[in-house]
Amino acid sequence: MKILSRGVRLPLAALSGLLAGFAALAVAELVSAAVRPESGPVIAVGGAAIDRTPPAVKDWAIRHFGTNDKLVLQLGILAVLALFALVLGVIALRFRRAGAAGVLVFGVVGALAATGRADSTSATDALPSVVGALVAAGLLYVLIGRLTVSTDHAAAVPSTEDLADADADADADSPAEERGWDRRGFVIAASAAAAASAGAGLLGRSLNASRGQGAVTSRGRIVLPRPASPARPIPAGAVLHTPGISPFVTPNADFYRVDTALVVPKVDATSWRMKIHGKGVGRPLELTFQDLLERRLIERDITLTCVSNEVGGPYVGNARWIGVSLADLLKEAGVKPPSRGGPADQLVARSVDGMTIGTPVEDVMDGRDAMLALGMNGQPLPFEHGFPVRMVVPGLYGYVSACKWIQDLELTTFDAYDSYWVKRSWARKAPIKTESRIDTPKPFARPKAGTVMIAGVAWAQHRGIDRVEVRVDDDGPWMRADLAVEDTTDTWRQWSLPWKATSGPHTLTVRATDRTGQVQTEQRTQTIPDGASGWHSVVVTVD
Ligand SMILES: Nc1nc2c(c(=O)[nH]1)N[C@H]1C(S)=C(S)[C@@H](COP(=O)(O)O)O[C@H]1N2
Ligand SMILES: [Mo]
Repeated sequence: MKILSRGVRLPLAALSGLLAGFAALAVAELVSAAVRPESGPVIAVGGAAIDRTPPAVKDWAIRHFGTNDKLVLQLGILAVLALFALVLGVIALRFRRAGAAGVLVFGVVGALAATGRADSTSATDALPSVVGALVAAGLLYVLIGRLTVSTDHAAAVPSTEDLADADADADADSPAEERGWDRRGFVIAASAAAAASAGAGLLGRSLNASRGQGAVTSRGRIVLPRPASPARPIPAGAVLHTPGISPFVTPNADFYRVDTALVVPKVDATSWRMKIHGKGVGRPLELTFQDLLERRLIERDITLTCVSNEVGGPYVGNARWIGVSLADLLKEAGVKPPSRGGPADQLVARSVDGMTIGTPVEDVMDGRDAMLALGMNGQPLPFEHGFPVRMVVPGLYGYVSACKWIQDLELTTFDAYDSYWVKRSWARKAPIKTESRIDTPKPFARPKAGTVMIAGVAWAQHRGIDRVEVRVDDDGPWMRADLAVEDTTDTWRQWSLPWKATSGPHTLTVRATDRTGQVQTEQRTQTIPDGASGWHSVVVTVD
């Protein structure tokens, strides 16, 4: 037997807490592979946090962490869990049962988060958290038990090693509590738990990863047919090659991504189905992916923009989409737009991950190229961008038009239903605002005096860009930039302006005018509730 000083017992208790926490997550990962990958506690709590984040905080997170916002969130959750695990371990040293019971509280939190998300359809989603917490509570109880073996009991079966150690350790700061610890028992239990957890966690991980294999295979087999209505070839002169400018077509790998999914949904195209139903739908439709492939396909260049895009921000991209006309599908289902007496003014798209996105029926049916997209820049949709099918509607911010991983379309009214972001204080309707961005020079660049190319993009989807002007310093005149040739009114336009740069600091400002004659407003507004406005400026110092 060994008398263990408080100074050693506390860290070992904390370590026990950590091991219990690790075991909880590992077991939960394994159980989630049997239930649903998204039902694991970190994903579930992260999802619940996303759903409950105030818009201002969400916006702040997107702004500061960009597409890494989800990674930061998950690391944050892990850090908080680790902290609580340490504390529970220490508590368990004094109050063994209470410490173990504390672990169960986390199981309950995880279970509530997992079953409370919109994509949860079954109470079994609680299992990963519950089973993980039970195992962890038991483990903590056992480990703490090894640290607090009563002297009598430990003395009954002393190992020779323990006996030898006892004297050496009975030093000045030995504790008042005459309790021993079962060192061998602790080391064995702790290492066994660590090894078993690592094994369970890795197995769970690989099972979860292989779950999406069917979806990956189905995507690999897709051959997109030639569209019956191809996109007009991009006109010569629509693409500028000024160094530093955003490419006219955004490659899929560089396309911005904004969504609430901590795990990218992996939907198997061969089992994908989508219903069109609801108010005023005379002939409800149910479509398979194959049905869509066999329909008349259209191909269009459309620039997507996120409502969370700050003035000058990166959440805008232009792609060539292939899909099925949504207006055609709605007509086939017997839907009439409100202007022709239809009873439904809102089209609510639901995704497999529980997102809801509400789009005005009038916009979808007014002749613009609203589509159910299957392809992006010649490829089946990437998983991150909504495979197998997403919506794209020219002229509307993504949160009111661009549902990814879509699985249901319901016709209803704006009075009857608020979609996900609308419930979180964003506007019901949100056409994209006329905006322009300076891509080059970059903020705080130090170009050499002489001719400097100022260049960027401007967008006013479905209205079209008519003019872009640049101003050097607040008192300078507005100068017309050279506009690239227009592809379509639904795409952004690149622009450039050679500037005779003189040394010193300068502020470059851009503004666009759309085809309706509306000049991009100088009025700065936040992204909430319906998109940021204002002029984009870049400060440079010319050497
Ligand atoms: N299922 C789902 N679809 C979604 C979202 C989401 O969170 N979940 N976000 C929307 C938002 S806010 C935007 S701006 C676009 C972004 O599409 P992208 O990630 O392909 O660029 O997707 C929209 N579709
Ligand atoms: Mo968005």
